[in-house]
Amino acid sequence: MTHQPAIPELTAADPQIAGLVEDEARRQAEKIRLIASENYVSQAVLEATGSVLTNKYSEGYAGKRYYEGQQFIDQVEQIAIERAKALFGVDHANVQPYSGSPANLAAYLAFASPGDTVMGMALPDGGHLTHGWSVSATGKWFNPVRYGVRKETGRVDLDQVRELALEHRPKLIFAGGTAIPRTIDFPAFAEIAKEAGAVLVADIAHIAGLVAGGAHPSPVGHAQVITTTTHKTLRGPRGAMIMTDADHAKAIDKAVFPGLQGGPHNHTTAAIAVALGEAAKPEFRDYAHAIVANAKALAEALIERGFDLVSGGTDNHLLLVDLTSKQIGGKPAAQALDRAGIELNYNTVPFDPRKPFDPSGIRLGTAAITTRGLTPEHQPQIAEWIDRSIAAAAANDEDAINKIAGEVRDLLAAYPIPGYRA
Ligand code: DSN
Repeated sequence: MTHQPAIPELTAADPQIAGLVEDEARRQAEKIRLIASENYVSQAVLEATGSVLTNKYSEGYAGKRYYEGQQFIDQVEQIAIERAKALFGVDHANVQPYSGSPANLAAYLAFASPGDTVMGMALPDGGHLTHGWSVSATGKWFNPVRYGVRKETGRVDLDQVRELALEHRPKLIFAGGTAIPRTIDFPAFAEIAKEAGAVLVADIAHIAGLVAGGAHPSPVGHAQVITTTTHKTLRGPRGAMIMTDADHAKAIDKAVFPGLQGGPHNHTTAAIAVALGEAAKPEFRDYAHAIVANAKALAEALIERGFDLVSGGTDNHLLLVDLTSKQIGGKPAAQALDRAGIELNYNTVPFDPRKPFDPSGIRLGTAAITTRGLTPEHQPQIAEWIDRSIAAAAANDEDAINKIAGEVRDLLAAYPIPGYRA
């Protein structure tokens, strides 16, 4: 058995599932994992996630629950809240949202009504489905107005944000997204939201760990509401939080429960508390800055190899590469890279002429490889493997792809991950 913590009971009770868990642990160890929204959590976070806290229902909030037996759960949730407040410097934190999409929905429920105008970044420009994209409930039940990036720079067009906000007067403005390689200007968004009379929601899901570690400016003091997942750069379990100023706290709590959710996932809350404890340590600041250093080094190495990066580079953990000049779509490139041991996702790029299921780009992030201990010195090698894999895919050369997968495994053998022992 190689999964850590070991899973002997699962192996005995359900060898089929246990085998798949073991396979996934090994897969995570043998791949260069560049999916920008993923990471490796610590053993401590894994243990909290797999604890008996999963057995307990706790609808309500600490001291005001609808079920008995909350002597310890209340303490767990309160610790998570206090750690979130201290780490991010916010007045209020709700740690119950099941994940990022429900967290964003809570902002709608708290501050808008169906049919109201809301504003967010267009999905192909880097926004999230729940920022009002048409196929999402948020795009169907509200009247979405979308801003984007400038074609010349690949950066958010704040003039457009202001014009649209003043013209349409949205109830909510979302700042943030899933494919934004540059610093988000929260003060500028705040000024626009104030002028338009909107609540500013900073969705920091991707950059929460960078904000916590001082490697990206904080939205605190600019956005009244801050939503985030807990499992990306923040390196916690799959979950989410909403942080607010004092004036918006009550409405958010009411929207999360009873507005949208039933009982919180207490095992996740405990793991969030553990991750927040880890993020408060000085070494997490080093980690956050190392993520950015790795991303910048990878960007530079890819540019040297003729790759076209949206916005020309990165300020954070994320790179968006337009493969048009390499004459391969994002999807076949991502599939070939996966076979070569380099895991990432195909992604639309701004003004993409191709369809979202077969777009022009790939998205890369450095949170997971930084957790693993890879450094800027490794990035030219990773860029070389990416370049070779894409050329091999274009030439249908599976032998070359297999060779790269072997080289990747050889490098990674020296960089163990939490969750797996070889
Ligand atoms: N799926 C997440 C991401 O990959 O960015 C966002 O929801």
